[in-house]
Amino acid sequence: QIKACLFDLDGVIVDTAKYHYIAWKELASNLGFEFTEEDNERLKGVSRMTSLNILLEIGGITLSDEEKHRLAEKKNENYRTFILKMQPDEILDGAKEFLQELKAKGIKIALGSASKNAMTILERLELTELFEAIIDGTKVTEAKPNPEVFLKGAEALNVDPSECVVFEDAEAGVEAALAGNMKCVGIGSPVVLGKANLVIDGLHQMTYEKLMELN
Ligand code: B16
Ligand code: MG
Repeated sequence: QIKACLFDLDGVIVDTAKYHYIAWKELASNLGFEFTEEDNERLKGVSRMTSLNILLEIGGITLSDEEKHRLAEKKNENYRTFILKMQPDEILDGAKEFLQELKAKGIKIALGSASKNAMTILERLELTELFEAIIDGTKVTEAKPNPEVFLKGAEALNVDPSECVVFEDAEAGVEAALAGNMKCVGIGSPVVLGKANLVIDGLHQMTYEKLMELN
């Protein structure tokens, strides 16, 4: 019996990837190389440090840990100037309506995001109150596809993983959900997210009835 839904943030509730892209591109440019939108795809759902390591690999650059931390911090400061200006109209189509529908039906809701900026983003979007539990990058040690972020979400909601459905746009996130013995709805391409129990274009296509069909 489905009792809870766990949501990834970037790519499911809001498109922060576009702001990550601007900030990473600027960092690459300062380091003297090009960073494309296609390159940016590889950073979706992965942590900030892993993102930086991928970017440096693309640029063929090796740096000390100290220097890497400095650059990650610099990128984050730049990224935060964008998210601090976000508005509720940036919520992806149908996301808020679906969250409200779940709440009305008594389904528990948690966030399961790799981002350390998740609280700021939810506040800017005026969505914080809809989440009973928020598990973000500040609360986990293992990155997706490790299920830690979702298992902690289930625990915080006091439900069994088998009673949870995860909404994810990244392949590693789908794998994390399944590894945690949860059901998963993929948001995006069926080619990339084929392991999910259901794949849709966005939460505007989701309803409580479709959720119950996953039972
Ligand atoms: P931050 P999600 C992820 O969010 C993003 O998809 C990924 O591109 C980013 O590197 C990661 O958060 C960490 O973000 O630098 O804000 O801590 O999809 O897990 O909600
Ligand atoms: Mg995501």
